[in-house]
Amino acid sequence: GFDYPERINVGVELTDAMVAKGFGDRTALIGNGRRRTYKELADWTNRLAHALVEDLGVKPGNRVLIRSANNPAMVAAWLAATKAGAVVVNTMPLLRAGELTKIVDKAEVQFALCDTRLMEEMVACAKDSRFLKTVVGFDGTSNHDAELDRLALEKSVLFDPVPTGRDDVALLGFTSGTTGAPKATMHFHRDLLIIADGYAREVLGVTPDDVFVGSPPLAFTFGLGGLAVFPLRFGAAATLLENASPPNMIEIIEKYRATVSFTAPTAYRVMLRAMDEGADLSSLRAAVSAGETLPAPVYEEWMAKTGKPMLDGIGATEMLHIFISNRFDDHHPACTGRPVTGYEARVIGEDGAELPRGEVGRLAVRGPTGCRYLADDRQRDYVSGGWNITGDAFVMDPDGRLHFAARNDDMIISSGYNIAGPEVEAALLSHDAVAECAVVGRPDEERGAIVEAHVVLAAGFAPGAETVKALQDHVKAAIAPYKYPRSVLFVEALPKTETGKIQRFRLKQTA
Ligand code: 3SK
Repeated sequence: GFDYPERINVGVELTDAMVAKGFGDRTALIGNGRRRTYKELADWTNRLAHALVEDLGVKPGNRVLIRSANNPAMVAAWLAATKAGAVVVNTMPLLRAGELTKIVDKAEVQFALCDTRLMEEMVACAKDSRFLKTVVGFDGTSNHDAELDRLALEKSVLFDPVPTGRDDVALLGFTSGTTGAPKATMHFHRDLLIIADGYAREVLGVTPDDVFVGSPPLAFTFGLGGLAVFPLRFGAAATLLENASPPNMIEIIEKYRATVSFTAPTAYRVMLRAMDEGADLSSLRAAVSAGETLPAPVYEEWMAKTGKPMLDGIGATEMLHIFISNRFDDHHPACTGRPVTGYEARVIGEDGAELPRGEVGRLAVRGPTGCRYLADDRQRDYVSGGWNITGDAFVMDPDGRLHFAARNDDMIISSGYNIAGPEVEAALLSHDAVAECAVVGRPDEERGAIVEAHVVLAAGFAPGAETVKALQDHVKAAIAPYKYPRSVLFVEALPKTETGKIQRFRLKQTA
């Protein structure tokens, strides 16, 4: 198991403790065109923590919301609030006042720290709030030119951190689900260390020489782990991009010789095309793919071009980070891998009993970092005996590796056949004409539902009856013919969340 002292504060572990271990002069964060060492980050966060406690009146256990794009100032605000013993709620920069209000009300947020460029919606949210009384701006461009920065300026670089317990809540991870009603999951100080000492150490083998890059927002636990906790836990460097488009990530990888990337398959597909045009991504030693299932052709092309495996994994906000993953010495196409040390996974049937290997069922997971919902009936409905019952259908192969079948709501039942939408998507993606696609079930009187594909065409291909026929024939040849998409619609782009997940439920609404 993971053994931590009874009193531990993750904000201190990732900053002052790293300075004490000798990493003070090494680069911790790169962003807004600047590098910051571990010593600078420790000093910065200590000054900020003073301001939070002495000027704003933040007390241990207060909920502090942070609103920002990925930049060093957001990491500093998170670490400072954590040192002050607050429970932090990181939020996505694109959220509107109404969405922020739902989060503020659910988490009973009293303080908001907001990049000054994103103030408008935050102030609108605070206007009539029962809970949120204090909104303070910080300078996300790192020029230290906002109220919070000015308050911190004259403070001491020494701060007496709140001696939080290892099982005190440090973070509320919000997940929107498909219904739009936000749910929060509680994570302890020790959870944030476990994801680094487990997954990042065991699977990625992070060293101080690593340079991290990636697209997930820090507001999403995938991003907070991959772009802040993992690098800082091991004395490595994190590059932070406010606009992490694939071309921007490529530029950063080339400039800083980044070694570890966290993003979704869509971005990796763009990187593969960029390699054809001469992009040099040879510094990457670990390419982590999560958030969406990794299509086999992307895995295979990456392997062929780089000689290294792309590491597919699955995580959840409920469990904080990745709990099943491929390994450098155990990786396969169309396979999510095995549980990370400390986690157990089962495939269960409708009655909750474990299914024999080879049968498709619901994925249940148990581990040290979850699952604890904040004031939510889902605790009763989806967590039992410590097992979190996920929304994904998986199959366990005879060797104990897990393979994604579908989101439970991505299963299409057509004329009595169970068709996993993602399997049809993988077949379509192996055709040169398909740049991206999403498959949903469209209600149909005769068949109950039919398979409908929404396709973004690759450059050089034209929509039309001939392309539809070519794609249908291609699917029929690749997988059982009854799974072919009877309806094919060509679209400019697919609806996605801010974290890059395709919103199939939106396609269903328009179907
Ligand atoms: O797979 C995901 O969507 C995920 C969610 C939260 C944290 C980490 C990951 C990979």
